[in-house]
Order: sequence, then C-alpha cells, then structure tokens
Amino acid sequence: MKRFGLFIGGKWVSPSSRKYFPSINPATEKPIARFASGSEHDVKHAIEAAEAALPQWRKVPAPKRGQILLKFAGLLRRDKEPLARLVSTEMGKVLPEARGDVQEAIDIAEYMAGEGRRLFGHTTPSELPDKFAFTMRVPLGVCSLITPWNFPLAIPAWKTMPALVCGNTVVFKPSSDTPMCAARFVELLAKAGVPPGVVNMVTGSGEELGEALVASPKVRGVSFTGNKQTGAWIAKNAGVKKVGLELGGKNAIIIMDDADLDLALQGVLWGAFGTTGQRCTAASRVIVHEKVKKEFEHMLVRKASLLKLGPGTSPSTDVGPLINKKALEKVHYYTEVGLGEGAKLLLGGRPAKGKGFFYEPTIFSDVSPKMRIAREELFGPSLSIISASGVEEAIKIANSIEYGLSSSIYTRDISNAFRAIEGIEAGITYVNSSTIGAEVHLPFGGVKGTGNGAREAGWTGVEEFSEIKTVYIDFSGKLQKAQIDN
Ligand code: UN1
Repeated sequence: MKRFGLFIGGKWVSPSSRKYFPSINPATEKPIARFASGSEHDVKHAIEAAEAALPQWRKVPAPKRGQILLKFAGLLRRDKEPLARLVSTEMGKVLPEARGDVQEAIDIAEYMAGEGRRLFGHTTPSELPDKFAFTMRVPLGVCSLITPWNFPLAIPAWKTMPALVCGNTVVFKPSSDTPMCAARFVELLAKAGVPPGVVNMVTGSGEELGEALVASPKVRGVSFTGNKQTGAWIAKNAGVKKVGLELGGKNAIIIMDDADLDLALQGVLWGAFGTTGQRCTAASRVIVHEKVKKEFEHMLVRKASLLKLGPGTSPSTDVGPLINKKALEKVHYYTEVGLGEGAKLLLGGRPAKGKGFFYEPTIFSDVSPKMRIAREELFGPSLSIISASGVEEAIKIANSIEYGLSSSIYTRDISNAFRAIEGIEAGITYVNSSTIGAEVHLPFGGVKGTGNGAREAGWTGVEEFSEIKTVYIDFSGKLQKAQIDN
C-alpha cells in the first residue's frame, strides 16, 4: 500500500515517529493508503521551512503569485475527474458533489489569482499640506491552516489561495480522514510552481500537533474550520495572532404557509441529506408554518424514503456514507436522544446493514426548540421539524440556538422575506433556496457560536490573510505635527 510522508520544504520526508496511519474508504471500510503520524517536532520543522521561504515569497509581485494560482486552477481543471473520484472514495460524497468540491477549489483559485492584481488599499488626504497618506496590504507571515474532511479540496483551497496571494507561507494540517486529497492538493501546488517551503503539509493527530501549530509565536495567523470544542481551544491557546474560526451550525429552513411547497421540498431534501448532512451549512431544522405542516411532512417523508444509500462513486447513490464510525455513532446517539425527548420519528433512525458507515435518512417531527436534537450539531442525515404560527415566531425559533452560520426562508411574500433577512441571526440567509450553495466570491462565515467574525472567501478572504500597513509620506521638508500644526 502506498505510503506518504510529510511535505516539508518542497520534499516528502519521513515523520520523526516513523509511524503511519491509514486513510479509510467510508463506504467499504478498506484502507486507501498510509499517512505519516507527525509529531510536534515535525511541525516545528515545517514552521521553520515556512519561515525560511517567507522573505522571498513575500517579495514576489502579487500578480506573479496570482499567476501561479491560475496555473494551479488549470491543473485542478485538467485533473477534475480523477480528483472528484478520489474525493468521493476517500470522503464518501456522491460524484456530482465531489465534482462540485473540485470546482469550488478551481473557483477560489481563479478568484484569488485575480486578487493578485487588486489587493487594494486606500488613499486618503492628509490633514497637513505636502503630506500623503495611504494603506497597503502586507502578509501576516507563517499561517497554520487546519481543515476538515467534509470539503477535502474546497476548504484547503479557500484558505490556501488567499494566504498565498497575500504573500504568506503556510503549514497545512488536513483532517486525518482525508489526507490523500490533501496530498494531491500539495503535489499540484508544487507542480503549479509554488516554491519549496511556501506550502508545507503535516499529517497526524490534531491533539498531538495542535499546540505546535497554534501556539507557536512564529505562526502569525491561524485559520480553522471544524468543531466548536477545538475552535474554543484554539481561541484560548493561539495567543496574540490573527485567528479565523468557522465552527459549524444548526441551520434552519423556514417554510411559510405562502411558500411554493414543491420548491421548499427540493431545498429541504438537498439541504438535509445532500453530502449526507455533513456540511456546516446543512439544514438540520425545518421550521414550518403550522397551516402547512401536515402536508409538507407527508410530501417530505414520501420523497426522503426513496433516497438510495450507497457508495458515493456509484451513479445510483443519492446519499453516501458518513465519514467514520464515530460519526455514525454520534448520529445514532442523537436519534436516541430525540426519542428520549419525545420527538416523533417519521423516517429512518438506524444505521444501514452491512459494511460502510451508512445511516438511514432520518426525520423527526413534533420537535420543540428546547430539545437537544433542535439545538446541537450532529453532522449527519437527520432533520428536526418544528412548527411555528407565523414568521416572527419562526425567526425566534431559528435564533434560539448558539450557532449562526446559514439560514433560509421559503415564502412568496416579500415582507416575510425581508423580516427573515433582517431578523435571522446568521452569516448567510437564502430566500427561496436551501441553506447550502455558498459561492466563492462572497464572504462566508457566521455569527454567535459559529465563529469569531472572520469571513472566508471573497474580498474578505484577503482581509483574513493580510494586515493593513498605514503609510504617511511627508514631502514638505520640515517637521509637521499632526493635531498641533493645523
Ligand atoms: C462547509 O460545510 O464548511 O455552501 C462549507 C456550501 C458549500 C461550502 C460548505 N459551498 O454548502
């Protein structure tokens, strides 16, 4: 079986532990390849390589750095099909979605390549004569990028592309569930012309590597997408540096009594069971107007019961496996919690028989907003239906959780739509569309427990990975004192 080391200073090197772990195909439970169990010592080595590469890389003109990203986008495009197959095999999502994962990486690479010719600052008048003031963007320095498995190419690209175009160097720590996708990702970056040391990859246990990646004073930026416990730990341990956190959601779709129910049905199926519910943006709550609740439930259960479980690589599959055994156990644990809380199970509620981490699409009704299944992120194909008597109550329920990433309302009434846009506490609100489907040129992130204000992608992705330098140029030839001489 193929064995991968750590990618440090442009070379594959053995981990100091000499130990390796397998990456598992979640549909078959068979290993795909073996990956290095890195140690703190390896992370230090990677940070040193990134530090050494920084002075030269930050001096490369940003449009030139952008050209390398564009080349990378071209390589992803060339290899889109094999990469999508790899995503589907290693992570489990169905092939069309795996192609979307690769496409999202291509999109952000192209977008950030263009940023190489913008990276705008401001110019503004000085309060004194013969004095000029402007701002410019400078890189943070070495950045640690810690990524999840659910978008094994797109999320590393969301972080790496802005980091690179801004002139940072990177230590990349992918999830141990999808290291093969990460290995292909760094190989293609090197092929596109990213110089040695600019992107380094360490694999292994987050518990083992976390502190070295996050707390090191040599690291000036940390970007993390994952669970809230790890996010809270990072916030506590990072010290004084720029930290971007994206920590999940419990996203709601509101369905009003004036909604197009067929359209809402498609949105709910896609939001709740697409990617087997394993998106931060997945819809795990439906808040439906009491007048249409029965009808909508009936429509939903009929369609959801037809969804076919299977390996992501098989064309007949609608819903792929969960990522691993722990995830399967977690989803089932919440089924038991829901039953214990008195919610009504309409569909599913158990693991599928046979090999692989498959769980039946699960729907609970008569869920009250206080129940744990209505508040806690379970990251799987399990949906809670809550009823509401009107738009204000629906918004209140939508907001009654600690998260605030995505949200959606189905309505034909413009005032309901605007009430939701204004009232829902979330970083993203969709109208007449599901909770998933963020595009790379718009800011992505959440409020409340979802994050710390960082917005990935779009122009804000550049803000995450750069600092502002303010420059004053005095060409008066004399000492001018601001606030005093004028
Ligand atoms: C995530 O699950 O962390 O909007 C990212 C979406 C995708 C990105 C999801 N474009 O669902």
